[in-house]
Amino acid sequence: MTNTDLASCPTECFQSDVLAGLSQPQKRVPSKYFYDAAGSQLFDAITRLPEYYPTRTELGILRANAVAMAERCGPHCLLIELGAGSLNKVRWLLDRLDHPAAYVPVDVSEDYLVEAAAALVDDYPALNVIPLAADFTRRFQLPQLPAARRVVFFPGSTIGNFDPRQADLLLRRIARLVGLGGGCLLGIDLQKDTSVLEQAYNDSAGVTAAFNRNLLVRINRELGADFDPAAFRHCAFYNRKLSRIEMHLVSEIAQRVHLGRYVFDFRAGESIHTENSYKYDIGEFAGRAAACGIRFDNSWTDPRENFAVLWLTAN
Ligand code: AVJ
Repeated sequence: MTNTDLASCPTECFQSDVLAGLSQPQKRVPSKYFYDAAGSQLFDAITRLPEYYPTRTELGILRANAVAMAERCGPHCLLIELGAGSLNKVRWLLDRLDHPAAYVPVDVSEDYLVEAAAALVDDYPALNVIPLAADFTRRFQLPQLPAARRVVFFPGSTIGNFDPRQADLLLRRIARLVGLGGGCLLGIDLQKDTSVLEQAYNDSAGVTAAFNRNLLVRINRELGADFDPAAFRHCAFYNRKLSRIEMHLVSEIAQRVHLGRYVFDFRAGESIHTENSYKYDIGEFAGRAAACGIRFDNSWTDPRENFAVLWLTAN
């Protein structure tokens, strides 16, 4: 039943994105390519790390405020989750929603999505689950969906992976997707102490490092490159000026990498920029959202104000 819209973004997209990214003066690869099956599993492991506070903090916020959130969603809503992953967070909401018309989890990792959707259907037999394998950063086709008030559920501070211009485009797309009067429950990670942030992306078990390096493993496997992942060091730091965690893979040595007929040279210490994770101020974010046609209505946070879940409505 999965709409294989990913077929419109097959290997050629991955290949051309990687080739283009590695050809920049600051080499880079878009962070969405972390999430092959192995990467999705590694990310799941990250969410359970003691240092990685966002997932459990957001879950706590969802758990504590699920009734109020479900009330905002309203009866018979059509819930669309972007970057749905393991489909665990939505359960708190589903348990409180008043007869949702359908639940549409959207994720790039098709195998992972299908598996997670099957597990969800087991636990929610009455729920109409319509999984959609698609890259929501591109224009994607929605399958035939029941007519209902639409609510986008976009947790995890996934929006933090987009630079401000892309994030604005995404907010505009969400506003259009839900339509006038539609809503959006959005998780954002908040600005805080550098040490807390940097520990979250430099865990002592090295899972984040493995997650980062898996990108090279995937490029080798799917694009036939000859990266030596062990020759790249995981590096993550908070760029306070730009309010973002940056992740890089730093070449330990001068080396040459082949990708098809292309050759990429690395100086010792040269990096591939693999991810940005923006950290926000609620008021600033609300202002930007308003400019994108989606108005801030309410926010819920944890007592330490590490993370926030926002309720926005399209106007
Ligand atoms: C999935 C985007 C929320 O930015 O914190 C976790 C991804 N990268 N550790 C984040 C991630 C490294 C994560 N998001």
